[in-house]
Amino acid sequence: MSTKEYKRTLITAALPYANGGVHIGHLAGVYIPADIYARYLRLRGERVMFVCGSDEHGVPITIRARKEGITPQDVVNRYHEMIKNSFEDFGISFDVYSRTTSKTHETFAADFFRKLYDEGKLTEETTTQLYDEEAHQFLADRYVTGECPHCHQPGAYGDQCEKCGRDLSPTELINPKSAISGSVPVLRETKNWYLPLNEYQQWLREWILKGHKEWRPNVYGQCKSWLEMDLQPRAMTRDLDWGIPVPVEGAGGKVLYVWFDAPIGYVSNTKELCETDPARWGTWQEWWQQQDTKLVHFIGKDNIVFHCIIFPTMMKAHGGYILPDNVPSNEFLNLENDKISTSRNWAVWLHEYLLDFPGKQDVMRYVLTANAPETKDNNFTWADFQERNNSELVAIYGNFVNRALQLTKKYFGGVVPPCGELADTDCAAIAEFKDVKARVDQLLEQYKFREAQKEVMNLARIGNKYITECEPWKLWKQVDAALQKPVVARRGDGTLTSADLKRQTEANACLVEASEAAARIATVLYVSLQLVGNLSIAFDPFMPFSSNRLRKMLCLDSFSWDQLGRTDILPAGHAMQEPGLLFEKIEDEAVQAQLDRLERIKRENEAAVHKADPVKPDVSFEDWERLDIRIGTVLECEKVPKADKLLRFLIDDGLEKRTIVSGIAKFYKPEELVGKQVCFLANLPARKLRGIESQGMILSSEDADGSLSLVAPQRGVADGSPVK
Ligand code: B3M
Ligand code: ZN
Repeated sequence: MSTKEYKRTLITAALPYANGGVHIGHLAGVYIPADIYARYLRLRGERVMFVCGSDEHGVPITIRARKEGITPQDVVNRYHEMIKNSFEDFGISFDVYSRTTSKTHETFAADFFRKLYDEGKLTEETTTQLYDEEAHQFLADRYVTGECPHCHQPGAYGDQCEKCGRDLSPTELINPKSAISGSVPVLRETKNWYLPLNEYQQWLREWILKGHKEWRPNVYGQCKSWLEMDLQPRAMTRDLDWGIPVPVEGAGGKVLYVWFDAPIGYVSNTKELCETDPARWGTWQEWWQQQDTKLVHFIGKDNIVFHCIIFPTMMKAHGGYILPDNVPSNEFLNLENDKISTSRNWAVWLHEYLLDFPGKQDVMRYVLTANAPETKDNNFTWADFQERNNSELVAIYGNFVNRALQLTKKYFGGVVPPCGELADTDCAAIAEFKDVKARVDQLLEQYKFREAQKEVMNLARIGNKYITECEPWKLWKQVDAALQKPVVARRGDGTLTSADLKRQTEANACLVEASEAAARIATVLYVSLQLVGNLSIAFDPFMPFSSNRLRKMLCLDSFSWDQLGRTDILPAGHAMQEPGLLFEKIEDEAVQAQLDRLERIKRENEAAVHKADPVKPDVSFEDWERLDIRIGTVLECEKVPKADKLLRFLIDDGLEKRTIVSGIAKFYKPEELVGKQVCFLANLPARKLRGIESQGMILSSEDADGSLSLVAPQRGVADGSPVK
């Protein structure tokens, strides 16, 4: 259904976790596209509600609270405010920005769960989980650490080994320890309530795979791969102490799973907004339970399964709710070719950006939209940021606006001049910008924000090219020259000589030419100003701050999207304000300062990795003597098929030839290792890796950035030489 058939559009943006600030990756992935869409629909006069809020439950928040020795509520209070302010500073125009620790939300989410429970829509399952007897609590995956069973990295988490990247379950860890008390956890039975996704698999296939082929390929594809597998029941409660208590007798110590309660936050936030102003917003049911509402979820790609599979299943099981019409999920944005990371501070934080680039929200909005990761991961670089600002915003859009306004001020006192007869160049420019509206409409309705913005920037290119071709400043020279021409005065006796007459005729001809030039200038500036008026509207969803400033200069108080393409937005005689620069150049020094900051962060991270590896507990000398570490020469080396991390070595160990498999394929080309000597642990029991029997372990050192470097003797030694 297109937007036109709906009475209202409900736009949600993923609720950001309240355990860190907002960075440009969040803006690019979710919040700028969502804001462009909301602003665009409002400009068209559509009824829109734009909903978001802080996601304040979940284990990461409790981990940060423990690390800082504060409560989870302290953590979310700090970041809720910071996030809210950052969004406001960047003009993300939510109609409501609430939070999941609000009372309204807690009650709403608990009632939602209770209805599913009472109607038997949840299944009960008892499982065994790791329990900390000292801290008297079950341990979430992230709260268990131990040795990775695959690469034997110590300190692997219960859900994943950060060294070899393998997904783990806590019970797989060797020597598991509780991250809370340090004690050895025990297995204990626990009951939780599950959403039986498997029972909705057929319905999901119908609704998505048949009904929403128009969804973005990255979204549709991920849903398809999920729906080709057998969906499993998913636990909707957890044994944790931070979250919304499970509203069932005997469920003490259990809370709603964060991904159960968070999406319900969209609905509870709507309820809160409607209750503040029912006259304007009506009831939350109107937005969430009527089929003539269009629901659109804006998210990042790591949230697709929750918004396309789990949350819709929850809504279906509950009954009465509408389902999303579209879920335009973006891919990820990298920063200077590295993954943006909150924990490594590898990010451009919104609150810091505005300290370094005050008033330049629109520059960042423009650049992040121009590089939006709509169909694939993309990369933000400060060089590109500077380039787009200087060569597009300043040199094209800003330059065109400035010339049109400054010349109108200079030649016509800042009043829109009358439009004379249109020349071919005028008609060509007007024709070109007439169909920009249709193209931008189509692109925005398809959530193609990057291309839509490019179309609008193209309008500025048309204007810049038009005014450059018409050169009103050159025409003005004729006017100026003519105005310098003295009117020939009559002699005392009132006569005029033929020479006088000749001069007078020339002066008249010059005046005629000048008045034609003046008329031409008026027309060129009239057409240019109509284009500028169009730009002040068309850029509004993308760059609201500079569009506002421009409309103030134009004294364009009321405007609407429907005016796009028209040439009477600023009628002749309309007085305008003092013009100013819309954008200013960004100098190399400002960019260099940002690159220096990132360099500092990189060095800090490298140092931190070393600091993060404290020396392990003492071992006895006997323990050391039991290890048989030797030197050997690499006779053969090749990649292990279908294993992007593994190399197979054939080593001459001084006695025989042995095969060893090692996870260093990312850091070495096999051919460069043949003939080299390496260091290996000879008396490790053989084990199968990807079907290959590996006899021992090759020793590497892990650098600060996680890269691996083989350990080798300083000079050649006999194969089999022991390491002492
Ligand atoms: N808090 C955001 C994330 O996964 C997550 C979204 C919830 S939307 C209901 O980063
Ligand atoms: Zn591992």
